[in-house]
Amino acid sequence: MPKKLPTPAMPLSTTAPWRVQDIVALYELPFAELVHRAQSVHRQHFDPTELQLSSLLSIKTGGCPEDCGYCSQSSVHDAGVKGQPLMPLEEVVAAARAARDQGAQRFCMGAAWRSPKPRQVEAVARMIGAVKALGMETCVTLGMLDDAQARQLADAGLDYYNHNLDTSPEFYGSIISTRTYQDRLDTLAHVRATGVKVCCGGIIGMGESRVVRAGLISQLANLDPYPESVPINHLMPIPGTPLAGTPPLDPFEFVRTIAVARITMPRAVVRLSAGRESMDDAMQALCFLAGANSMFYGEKLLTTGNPRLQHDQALLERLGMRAAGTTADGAAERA
Ligand code: SAM
Ligand code: DTB
Ligand code: SF4
Repeated sequence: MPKKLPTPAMPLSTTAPWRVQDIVALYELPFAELVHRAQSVHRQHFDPTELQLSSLLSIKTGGCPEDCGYCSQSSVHDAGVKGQPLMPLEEVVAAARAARDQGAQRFCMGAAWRSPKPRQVEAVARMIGAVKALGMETCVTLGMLDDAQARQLADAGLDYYNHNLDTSPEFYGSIISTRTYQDRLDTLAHVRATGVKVCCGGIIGMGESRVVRAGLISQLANLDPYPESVPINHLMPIPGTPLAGTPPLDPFEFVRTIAVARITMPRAVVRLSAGRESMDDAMQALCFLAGANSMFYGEKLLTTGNPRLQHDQALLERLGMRAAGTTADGAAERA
């Protein structure tokens, strides 16, 4: 007879909060049990062979006044990133068209701003309209927004706003000093109020403890409603940033985090985000098994690399997986 495994406490209703200790209890399950539970939850809401594919473009690079310890684009650190002003509309549209033609379903545009100025919001609003006209979903990440800025982006037809909580409230101050956790929560509330879908997650592997990881997941899962899209980034230790020398994380701990995100946010799309370039194929397969069902597709993230397209295509083929919303031969499904 198999040994009876502990059953971590679950919230009594969908509105009851996930306590950090409940999430730690999930992390502590034997690996096979945790992944099995996550895969079971995953199958209740998603086809486990489907993956959502987004491409990312840095539309404004470097020179950011914030001091996020992981980021190559902060002007406070010297990671040797060449700063670039806001890209012209035509270049953004050309990049989006190329991403679409390679199979990306969503185009995510990132700008290294603390918060955008009025003319910058106007310019990004035009980009959103033009990318939507290509038949793609849009996502932007521009830093902090007030209520009016969020509405302006919503009016332009924006589908998702990415704004990460990144870590637990207690650990936040060790990573970033130029803004508060509450600033992040305020922007998320402004976005939520407009009806734009929320993309919010964090970074794992910054030297944090398991309780800190559980604290991040608890914050995300207790947002009401929780985000539609949850990026789980693996720290990319970038030379010149304060986190460059962070000791490596046990890879199973990253997979456990994906599983715990899947269990606590059953209907969210969980995104295997930064860090895939340093993961082997088996590790990525484990992440998909644990409930990740989205990834960045394209050879560049913002300032760092991502796996080659041919490699990703071959990986999906070998795993019998395909882009969400496409038939097995790759043609777009008809409504
Ligand atoms: N400036 C905006 C902001 O911070 O909200 C948007 C761009 S910022 C680069 C988007 C996210 O990328 C961060 O919140 C963080 O989660 C992730 N990120 C940045 N640098 C990273 C790194 N070195 N490794 C992993 N994730 C990283
Ligand atoms: C997110 O959570 N991850 C993406 C996206 N949102 C904007 C960014 C990853 C950045 C990785 C480091 C870089 O390329 O500079
Ligand atoms: Fe600026 Fe965003 Fe990088 Fe922080 S993560 S330094 S806010 S670009």
